[in-house]
Amino acid sequence: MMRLIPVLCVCLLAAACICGCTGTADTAVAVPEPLPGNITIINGETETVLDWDTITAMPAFEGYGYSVSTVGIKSGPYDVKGVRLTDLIALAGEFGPENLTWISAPDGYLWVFDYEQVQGGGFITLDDGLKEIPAPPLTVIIMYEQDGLPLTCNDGGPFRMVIATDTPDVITEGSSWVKWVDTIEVK
Ligand SMILES: Nc1nc2c(c(=O)[nH]1)N[C@H]1C(S)=C(S)[C@@H](COP(=O)(O)O)O[C@H]1N2
Ligand SMILES: [Mo]
Repeated sequence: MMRLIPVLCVCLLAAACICGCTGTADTAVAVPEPLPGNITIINGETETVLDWDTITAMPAFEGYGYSVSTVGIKSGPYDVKGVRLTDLIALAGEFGPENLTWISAPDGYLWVFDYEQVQGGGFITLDDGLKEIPAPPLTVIIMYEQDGLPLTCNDGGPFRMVIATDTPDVITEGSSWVKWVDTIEVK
């Protein structure tokens, strides 16, 4: 089966440009400042910039998200709401099996998805005991709401990649849940 392709997963964290969530004193997460307000989709010469109103007005997917970090810490399950990655990419032009999709954030984090993954295939899925299970239907979304509220910056808002599921009992790898998404680039 196709695996995640972490071709480049670079954290170029300049301490100077990292600080806590504005207005939140107890944050343990290094949140980029300023937070991204828009998502830019780049496909060749085409650059499409989408703001919050445009993204949240698009058809939404609602389901569940449940992740595990590299060190085995589970987060969720959450009710998640967002826009399908396929719908966003379609706004910027042609996209086919030969393309990779780079999703990145202002802290320098970048995760690469192949064509199959953008359609929800080729991801590792685990049960609550972290045992690998056959993948149920998965939907890759850019989440903007978690548990019925706008996604907070501590949780990776305003926009975060999520491998979403139709049931709350499926865990996916948190490394692909890119926080603070500001750029989607089709290569
Ligand atoms: N922008 C950005 N997104 C990121 C990361 C990061 O360093 N920067 N870390 C990833 C990794 S490796 C994991 S395990 C999860 C952690 O998610 P959490 O902070 O919500 O627990 O976020 C992922 N998304
Ligand atoms: Mo991680």
